[in-house]
Amino acid sequence: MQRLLEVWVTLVTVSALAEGVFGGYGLSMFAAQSSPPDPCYDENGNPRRCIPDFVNSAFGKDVRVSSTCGYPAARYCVVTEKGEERTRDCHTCDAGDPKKSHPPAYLTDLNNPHNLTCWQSENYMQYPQNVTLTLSLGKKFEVTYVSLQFCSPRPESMAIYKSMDYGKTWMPFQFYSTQCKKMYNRQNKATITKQNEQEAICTDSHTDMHPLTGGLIAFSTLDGRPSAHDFDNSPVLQDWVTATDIKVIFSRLHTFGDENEDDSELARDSYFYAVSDLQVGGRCKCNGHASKCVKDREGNLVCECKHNTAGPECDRCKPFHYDRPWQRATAREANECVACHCNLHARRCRFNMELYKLSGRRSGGVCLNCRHNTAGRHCHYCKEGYYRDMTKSISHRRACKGDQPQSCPNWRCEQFFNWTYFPKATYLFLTFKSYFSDTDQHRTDIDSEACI
Ligand SMILES: [Ca+2]
Repeated sequence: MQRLLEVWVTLVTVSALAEGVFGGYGLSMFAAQSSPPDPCYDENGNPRRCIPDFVNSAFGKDVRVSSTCGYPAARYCVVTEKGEERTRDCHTCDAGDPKKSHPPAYLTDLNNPHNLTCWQSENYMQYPQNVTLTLSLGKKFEVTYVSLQFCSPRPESMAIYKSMDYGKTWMPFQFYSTQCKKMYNRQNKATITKQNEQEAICTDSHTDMHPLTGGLIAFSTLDGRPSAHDFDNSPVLQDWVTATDIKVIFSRLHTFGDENEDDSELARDSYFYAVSDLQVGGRCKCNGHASKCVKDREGNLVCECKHNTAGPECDRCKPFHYDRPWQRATAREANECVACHCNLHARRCRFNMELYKLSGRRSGGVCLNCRHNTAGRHCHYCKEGYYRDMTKSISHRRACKGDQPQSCPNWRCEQFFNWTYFPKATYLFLTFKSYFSDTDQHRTDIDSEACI
């Protein structure tokens, strides 16, 4: 007994140490039995809503830009102001020199405030020319904000667009302009009501030329939208925040108005767009049915669906789980998909809305191709010509028996024609006579599995 106690104490100690070292992440010697709890289920195993972590989904992703300086190497000048005095400090942008280049990768790299890296456009891409940044998120995300930190002055006019279909179509998210009406034909700071919650607004906030560097533009997708406090029950806003791609269009540069003066070249080299950080804050969209997104075999980002759901956004029920319609999970209800009730006699089923309504919205699944001589919506009774063997439960594969000696196609039965199974062979022989005199309908009714 003493020995046993010692072993137990040692085991507990080793386990505790391992948990301490590895943060309790199941790397202890009991790893096989313990795994981190699944956030999609509560401690009793009941499904509950789960959502992936909040991330900057732009981080490390490629951004397609329509203009980058340095092809070929060119001069650009940075304006600084001291009181009334304005000075220009000129440098070279050279795409071929890593120390002097400003590639689009600098938009989404690690944002270190002590060592800012800036993407920069060509000089003087002034209206009606524009400069676009396009970012593909790889799947649907629910976007909370889009932000840009500038190295240059902020644009005089710019727009943020989103796509929900991987860039096929675009809709505006937000406009920034000192002249909303003229540039985007929108009223400045229009009010959002419940009737137009999917409307992009235009604002003249954050459009000032100052600060000349380090200015921020941050668009919060739900800010000022009336249903934001009841997001769970607002399909309109759930749709509004959904995006697969984000596009930023810089439409107009701020200028000091000196580009037409004598030294216009020097002035023009001072106007460009430069951004140190583009962020898209949000969550991988999984409709409350997954706690994380992972890469599939083809390398695409997909939700790791739980609650019997499937699809890249857990946006449908997985096969054979059509007993009630798919629904997004809410804080109160996991709305998991439910398997059809087919008593183990069918592998396929479909959903029927009429039956679902008739059942008081409880069950609408209809089993397809009931096997083992069963029939009915749930394969819950014996089909015509067969009777129920009451010694077996309805889910037993032999719950339904033929009222005649078992019938079956000859290729299956031949194996029984030997002397070992003589009594059965005689039985089957008699069956054959009736089988071949029967109708075609009867032949198709014969379930070959009943013979084995
Ligand atoms: Ca950067």
